[in-house]
Amino acid sequence: MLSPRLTTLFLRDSLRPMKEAIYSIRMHASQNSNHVSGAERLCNKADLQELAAAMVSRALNHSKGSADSLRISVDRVKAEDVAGGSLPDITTIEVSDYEQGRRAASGMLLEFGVSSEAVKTTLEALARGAAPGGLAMRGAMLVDAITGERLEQDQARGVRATRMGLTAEAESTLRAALQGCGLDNVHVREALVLAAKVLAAPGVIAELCWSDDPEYTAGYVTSPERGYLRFPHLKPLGETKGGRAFFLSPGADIERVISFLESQVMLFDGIGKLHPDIKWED
Ligand code: WAQ
Ligand code: MG
Repeated sequence: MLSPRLTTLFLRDSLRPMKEAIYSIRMHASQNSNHVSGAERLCNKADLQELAAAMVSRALNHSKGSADSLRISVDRVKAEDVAGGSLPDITTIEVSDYEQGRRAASGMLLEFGVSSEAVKTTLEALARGAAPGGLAMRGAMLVDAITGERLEQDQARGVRATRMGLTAEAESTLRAALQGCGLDNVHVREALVLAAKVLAAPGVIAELCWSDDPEYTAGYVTSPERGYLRFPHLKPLGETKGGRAFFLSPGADIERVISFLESQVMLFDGIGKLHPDIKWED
């Protein structure tokens, strides 16, 4: 069952991917068994080779180190299994440094209904590296929004949201909109698509993320009402500890959430609003 926020995707002429077969392509790369890089896209058959080559290159030239092991999976997706939807609205919250960024992100999560205990323990986990040994996880933590308890089975792997993408039309609309405010980069585009799928998952009330890439300090929180709130600083430059947490409402059906995140195919065909920046005041 899809949540009511998901729309059924009709076979419209403008949606090129719906007329041709759709494939899910996923990549995961590691070095000494530690997570280095991952990526997931939906595409047409004609784009598979180019995307696979780009993913190999990305894994071999990552700022966290060159991968010594990488996997690419390609699966054809059935048209009737594809759900549609739109990307969330985007707002940048200006903060002066990562400490203020974390205070601001915490404040927003409290507003979204995450308890102060859950906010505190989750930020601590991401800051020290949420995988055992203080390393970055391959996927996300699942966190009970009230107790702060971690619900994912494997704290190194976590849960990965996969099988989501943008139609060609939505991608060009998004890129044009992001260019207008200097935000058209791969981190922002991929994070928006991932965040959109996570917000559609049954039982997810909020997400917190900052990158584990040392040169990328920005991060975000999301909620169904406020959309995607980004903070230019959630960690110091050069830091490789980062990750994601998906906050679940108490009593959420964990198996169902995981199955949705990993398996439901979602092709987004619309973008959200770009709101003016807000300056954070402590
Ligand atoms: N599902 C679950 N967790 C994931 C996934 C996924 N598909 N992909 C990445 N993660 C987790 C994993 O623990 C990574 O180590 C961590 O997130 C960070 O991934 O300016 O670039 O790809 O608005 O490094 C956000 C801000 C950027 C963008 C996030 O994340 C902006 C980013 P990265
Ligand atoms: Mg990364």
